Amino acid sequence: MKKILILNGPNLNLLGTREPTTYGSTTLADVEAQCKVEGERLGYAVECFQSNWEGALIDKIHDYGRLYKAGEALGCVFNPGAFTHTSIALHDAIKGVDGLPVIECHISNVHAREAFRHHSWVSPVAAGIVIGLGTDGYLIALGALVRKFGVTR
Ligand code: CA2
Repeated sequence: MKKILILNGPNLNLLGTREPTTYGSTTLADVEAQCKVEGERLGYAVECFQSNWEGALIDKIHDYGRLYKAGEALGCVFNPGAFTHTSIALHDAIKGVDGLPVIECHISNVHAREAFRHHSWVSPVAAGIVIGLGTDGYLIALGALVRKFGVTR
């Protein structure tokens, strides 16, 4: 069974515990459990990883680049958190793994928020983007990954 990675960046471990008006009341554990169920239903093994450390996220992208090349991974749904707006290193990591489809996902509509959230270093190297649909966006991105890059059965 091919793998799909649900990757979350800084502070997303706080999901569902604070700022519910912006990010909702669903916890990261809930999101991850929903993605695992949906991934399995679609025929994929979902791995979930969250880190507050940029380098750990980069290492995970590199791992999945290798799995993708070996035909063992389909792609990744990635919410880079605030690193979205700052990290050329994440941009380079996604570009560097050459081919791994990464769908960028944001819970909130970043374009309706502060100007510093309007630019993303990840978007130019993403296979697609899901923005502003709440935590349902992860499931929508997962479904899109399978529809666009999975084997049609
Ligand atoms: O809307 C998104 O998904 C964001 O990626 C979330 C990031 C933010 O910096 C981006 O601009 C947009 C922040 C994640 C912090 O998550 C929290 C969740 C609950 C409580 C506090 C922080």
